[in-house]
Amino acid sequence: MAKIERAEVFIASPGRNFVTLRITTSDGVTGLGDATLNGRELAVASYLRDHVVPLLVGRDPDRIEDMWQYLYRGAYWRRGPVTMTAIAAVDTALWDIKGKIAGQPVYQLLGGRCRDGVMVYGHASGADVPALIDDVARFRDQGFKAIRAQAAVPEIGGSYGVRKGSVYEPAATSLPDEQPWSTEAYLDFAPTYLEAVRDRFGFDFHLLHDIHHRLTPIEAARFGKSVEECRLFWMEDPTPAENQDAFRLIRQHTTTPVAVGEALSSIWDVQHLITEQLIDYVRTTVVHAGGITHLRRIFDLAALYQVRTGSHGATDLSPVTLAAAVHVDLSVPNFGIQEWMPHVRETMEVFRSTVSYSDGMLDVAEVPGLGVEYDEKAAERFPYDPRYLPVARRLDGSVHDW
Ligand code: KDG
Ligand code: MG
Repeated sequence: MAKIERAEVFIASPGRNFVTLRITTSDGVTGLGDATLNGRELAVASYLRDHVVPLLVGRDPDRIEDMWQYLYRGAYWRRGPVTMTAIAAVDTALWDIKGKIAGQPVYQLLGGRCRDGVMVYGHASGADVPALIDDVARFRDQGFKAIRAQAAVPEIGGSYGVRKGSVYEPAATSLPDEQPWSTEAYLDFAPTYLEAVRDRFGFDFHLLHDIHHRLTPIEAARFGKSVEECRLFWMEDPTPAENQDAFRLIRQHTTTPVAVGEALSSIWDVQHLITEQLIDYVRTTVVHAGGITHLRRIFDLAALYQVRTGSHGATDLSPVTLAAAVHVDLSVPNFGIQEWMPHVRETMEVFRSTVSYSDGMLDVAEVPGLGVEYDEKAAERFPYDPRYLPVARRLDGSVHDW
């Protein structure tokens, strides 16, 4: 019986910071797991190196479920993004190994394809409405069937999700950038640009919008109501989700679909959102929600309540997570959509991935495992570079949810 012989944690910054776990078996089979927690990378690296790697060596790599239970229950301390990201990295690497040993892509081990490809949404943004319209046109030309739209709010000279240059990377400064926020200005402005996009392009594509936790429940209800004519695919993170009950109030007022979950890390964090049908899409993903094993559990619960999947897929999730997400997306019956922001060239030099895009859809190659390899040599060219996500402050100087 093969055993886990080695587990290595790599930290590199090819375009942005990534933490990657590579597990090697005594038979020489390797598996990769993403362990990146944007702006808190070293916490997960230490959790893995100091507290998990010593427990892995000598164990049976075949026992994925048992390993999950061992790491989750064995820690005694429950949930939380650092723990769940570390467990996710181990879990993902073991699925990669299982696929390679079986000679099958991971989606085959999850039950096989439910669909031919995975619909993705791209990120259009603009410093003003004409720039946003141009960007939406660019995504439509590339064949995207679903597009998220974000524009800078004039009164505050910016907003969440607006690209500067060719790449959107919010964790761009060595200390947190402080950005102004005005709920009043946003609520007046955002519906007008979503309407402008629909007026210009019509309804033959899915339109999405990310509120990024900025509103109170009643403000979110007002926003959802005000954009009903735009027929959004979803409004994302309308209000922070620590209080799951808050979404009931939003639901009472609007038929705009709701997506939540990118910042949540366990099935218990989304339990009431799902079982009380307070959301339409669950955005938990492989890396931050305990790996393929736990994400499948969340998605199966969601399927019982007609909640569909819409996994987080920003560039701070490494190509290992993207590949793992596509394997899961291909195999779950209640798939909804997958977020996708292409990684920069430097990232793809380090992570050699077989995920491919065509006509609005992603797919994986028919290769064993996840179909991603880590180029350790290339990674050495990109040392860790501390970066933080921004912090938002209201116009009176008080801290707001970013
Ligand atoms: O690390 C935080 C980002 O991943 C997040 O801000 C991106 O909201 C996001 C999204 O929808 O992709
Ligand atoms: Mg988001």
